[in-house]
Amino acid sequence: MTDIKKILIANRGEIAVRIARACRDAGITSVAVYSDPDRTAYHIRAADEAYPLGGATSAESYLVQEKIIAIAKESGAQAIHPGYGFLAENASFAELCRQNNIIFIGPTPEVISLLGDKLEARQTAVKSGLPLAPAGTHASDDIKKAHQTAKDIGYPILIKAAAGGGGKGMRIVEDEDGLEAALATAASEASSAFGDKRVYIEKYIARPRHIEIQILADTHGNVIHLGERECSIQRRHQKVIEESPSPVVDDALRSRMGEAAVAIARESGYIGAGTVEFLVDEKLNFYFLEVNTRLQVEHPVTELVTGIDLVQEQFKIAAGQKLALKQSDINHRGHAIECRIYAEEAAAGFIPSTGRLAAYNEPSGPGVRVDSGFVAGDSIPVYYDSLIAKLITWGSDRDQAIRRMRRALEEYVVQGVETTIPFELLVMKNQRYIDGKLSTHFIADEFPDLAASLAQPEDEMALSAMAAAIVDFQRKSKMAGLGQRETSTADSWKLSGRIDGLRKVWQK
Ligand code: MV4
Repeated sequence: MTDIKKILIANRGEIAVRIARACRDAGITSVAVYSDPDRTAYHIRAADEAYPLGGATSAESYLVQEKIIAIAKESGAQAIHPGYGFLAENASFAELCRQNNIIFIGPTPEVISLLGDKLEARQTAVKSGLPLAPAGTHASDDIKKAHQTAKDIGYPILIKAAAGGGGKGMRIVEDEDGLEAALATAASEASSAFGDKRVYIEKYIARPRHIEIQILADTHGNVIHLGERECSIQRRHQKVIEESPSPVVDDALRSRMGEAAVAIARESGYIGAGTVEFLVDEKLNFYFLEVNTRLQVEHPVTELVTGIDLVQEQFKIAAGQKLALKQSDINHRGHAIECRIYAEEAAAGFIPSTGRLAAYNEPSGPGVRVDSGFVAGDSIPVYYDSLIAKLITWGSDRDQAIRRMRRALEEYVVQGVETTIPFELLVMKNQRYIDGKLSTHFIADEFPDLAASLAQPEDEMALSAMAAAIVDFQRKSKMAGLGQRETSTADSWKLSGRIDGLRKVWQK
């Protein structure tokens, strides 16, 4: 056992603040790191100490492994918490920590590599007896075998990249006519995105729910699960609203999915907090998808219904302590919902909106938690993820959690940037959402106008988002120069006109 006294937080924004708070609660000294654009960021003040990384882009700052290790040594931090994103699922960083005698708060590099490779993760799931969508593995250039595999599985099929995850490089194929071309593009996409062209074929599960199980595993062989989170409301493979429990998971299904998650954790030698993702079809059959070897964005909904602080559990596991909780100690009480508050304009296809939080006031009151990384006056930098905060509500049942979420969304004041708040308010008032009839197609089905702008190919989407962000940034910089503080409505209309114009050009 190690007595961890000081932790370096290798992240920024709301998650860095969340981890700094957990450190404070545990009596652990926290060390923040920050890039140039983040030099006045709130996560610096949330921590006890702060060190500059230099650089602006992620690649120049939060991803520079050697710099982070050097700061850990200089500051005397015994452990590094990577948060999510950045270095959280980077096996070579976990290995570098090990070589430098620094505790990486997460699984071992071996487990990160094993589960990061979707084909190896699949094999591990098979060994653990988990249900999986029927699949075949093969080299993408063996077309004859691919045709046989697809035929055996039955169309429609989905081509996935072995090095993928998060939906990158996936292709749906409806019939055998489309197979060869899809295999070729999927392999070339996978090759350029991951430097690994291996792909595999899976039976396509139509209109599934995305339901995941939170697990905790200590270094003494104890593994428990903390129930599920339903994360079906997403766009471009990015979650927007999550909840726990899932409206369709009863105690029996929770136990079966939980036991499956524990089984793969044991088989892989998992240590720490992790998430096992499943697809759930209309008949409530569940299929293994992948394991996320990190603390997830949506972890608070699990915390609110179980009363367990997942970051504290991570600290204790990293220190070598035994889990204080047995499976039978885990109870679920009430219902929690999370809305991710992104600096994005939902009506324009969720394009990033950067700028300064001219006015910013968070909601509070009964059943409301806000995990945020910003305060009034802060700017949302163009360089990173556009998540401003997470708004989480708890209620004794789902209806109360929804009512509190509506109230809190209405109470939330953000001026200076567009946010997803108006969109989330629409969802909280949407009858299908209220009825709990969710699927990964929810946004496309219920908000077809948004879906149209979301349907842009990813590259174009990225391009238009980038251009919109630049236009937005330049406009606001100019305003700042003129001493103007807020975005006028007229400016907003002009800007959206320009963005629409740009989008029309790119769509041709
Ligand atoms: C699937 C699927 C349907 N059938 N696999 C997307 C992200 C990656 N982790 C796996 N994904 C999917 N795999 C089979 N066999 C549908 C998806 C999927 C999805 C999954 C979870 C959350 C949102 C999604 C959106 C579109 C597709």
